[in-house]
Amino acid sequence: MTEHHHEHRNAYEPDCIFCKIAEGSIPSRKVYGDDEIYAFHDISPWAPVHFLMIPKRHVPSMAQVRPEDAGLLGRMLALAPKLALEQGCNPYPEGGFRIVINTGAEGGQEVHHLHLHVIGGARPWLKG
Ligand code: D5M
Repeated sequence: MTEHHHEHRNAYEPDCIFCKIAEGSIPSRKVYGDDEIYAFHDISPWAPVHFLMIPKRHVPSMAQVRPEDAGLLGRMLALAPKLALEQGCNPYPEGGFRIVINTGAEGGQEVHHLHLHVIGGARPWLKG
């Protein structure tokens, strides 16, 4: 996959694994779905609760987000706490969750379709 490929913002990218998950041609363990958002369990979880939230439309990363995406991103963020509780995260403030958006190689991004990691159900975080 070329760098140029990573810039594409088409509705659907045929080589993108998360586009295929969003349309259902690659199986996933569904957490939530609506017209524009899909959520599914991460295949290699970092904690007891670990799911991903993606826009169904292909956006490569946070680096390509535009002002007109603000509503969609806001809806994803606003939905995350409800899904986190449904998936077994403990309530705030004793419980809670972490939301991570890896962006680009130096941000640790491996799949180039924008995704929010929602992680919780335990407290593995080291704060140094
Ligand atoms: O994280 C990409 C994340 O995507 C990583 O935690 C594994 C997960 N992943 C990769 N393929 C799949 C499938 N097929 N199902 C579920 N989860 C998957 P990044 O932030 O890009 O480093």
